[in-house]
Amino acid sequence: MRPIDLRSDTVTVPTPEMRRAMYEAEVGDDVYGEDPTVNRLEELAAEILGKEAALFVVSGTQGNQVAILTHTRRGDEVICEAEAHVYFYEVGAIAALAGCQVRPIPGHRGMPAPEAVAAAIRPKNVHFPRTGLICLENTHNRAGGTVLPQDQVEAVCAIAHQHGIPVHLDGARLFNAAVAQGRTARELAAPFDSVMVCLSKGLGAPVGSILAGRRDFIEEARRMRKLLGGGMRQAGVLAAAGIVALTTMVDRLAEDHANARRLAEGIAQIPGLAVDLETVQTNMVFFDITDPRWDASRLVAALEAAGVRCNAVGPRRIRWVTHKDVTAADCDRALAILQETLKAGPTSAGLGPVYG
Ligand code: TLP
Repeated sequence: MRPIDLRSDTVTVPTPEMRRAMYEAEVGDDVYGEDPTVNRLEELAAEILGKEAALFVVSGTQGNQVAILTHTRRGDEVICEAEAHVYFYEVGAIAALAGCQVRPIPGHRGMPAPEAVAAAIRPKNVHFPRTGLICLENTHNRAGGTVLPQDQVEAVCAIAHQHGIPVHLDGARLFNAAVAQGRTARELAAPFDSVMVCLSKGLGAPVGSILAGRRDFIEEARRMRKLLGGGMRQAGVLAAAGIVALTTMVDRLAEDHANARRLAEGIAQIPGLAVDLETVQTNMVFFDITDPRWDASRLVAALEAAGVRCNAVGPRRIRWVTHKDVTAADCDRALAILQETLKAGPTSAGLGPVYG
């Protein structure tokens, strides 16, 4: 039987419609601005996100880091939530590439309090770095795929703008946040100077993300993408799938959210596990192991052997992510396997991968 892959929504494979669009894509050299399919994707994405212009980038990481490079100068400080992806999972790129330091602010379900952000903004002083950028993440991955309260997002952006500081949104899963609230991605992105969204997660495209913002910002971001080796030539074969992702794959994210809820409610019934149902707002379920016989890496290894793939995100914490290639029946099977595995107790000494 094929394993049920709950490691991430990044494991989704392209739909038949995407593959057809890729096969038929009209292409050109995008570094010369001559790939009509890339140009179409960038125009469509800018329109959907309510920004003047957009740039097709290789990955979410590249989109975030191109944004950070474009907004900041060396020696600047970047304020972000303490477990933000840009800080936690991007290989130290803020320091290594942009030459900036991070000011992490602990948040509630991924949202740093506007007052805490205000307090962290550096006053003008010869000793201090300049606060060059504030980053928020919606949905917030390590907080559980949680949706940021838009009134607080607006408050943070207003404070930043009063100080002349730009705000970047890591919206890798912004469409999940939008669908969960019955709002548009455009509304959620409106207060930000720049926004990155991923095409290759829940939306199912094989490769790529979008960075959007003002036209002059995107012009400079295009140079920074080139600096990072992200000028992609006949990228229309990839952009074609991105167009299908943006036009056909957003509304169905509601199914992934329903499946995550189904998983979470099942996990809540299993002795030896604990899940905070209030954090299950989109397509992720984070749960803790309270059964003292197990730790996360051992349970991940045992589940892998039983046909369920997932990641440990802490010593006793596991993440399950739903996506288009996981059905409601798969969820029920994953729950049954989890319950049986836990009950049987650890047998193997093999350790699974740890991811956080
Ligand atoms: N997240 C991946 C891993 O890197 C952890 C995952 O499996 O969830 N922002 C956020 C909020 C993300 O969750 C991710 C990917 C990225 C940016 C980076 O996107 P890619 O993987 O395309 O570089």
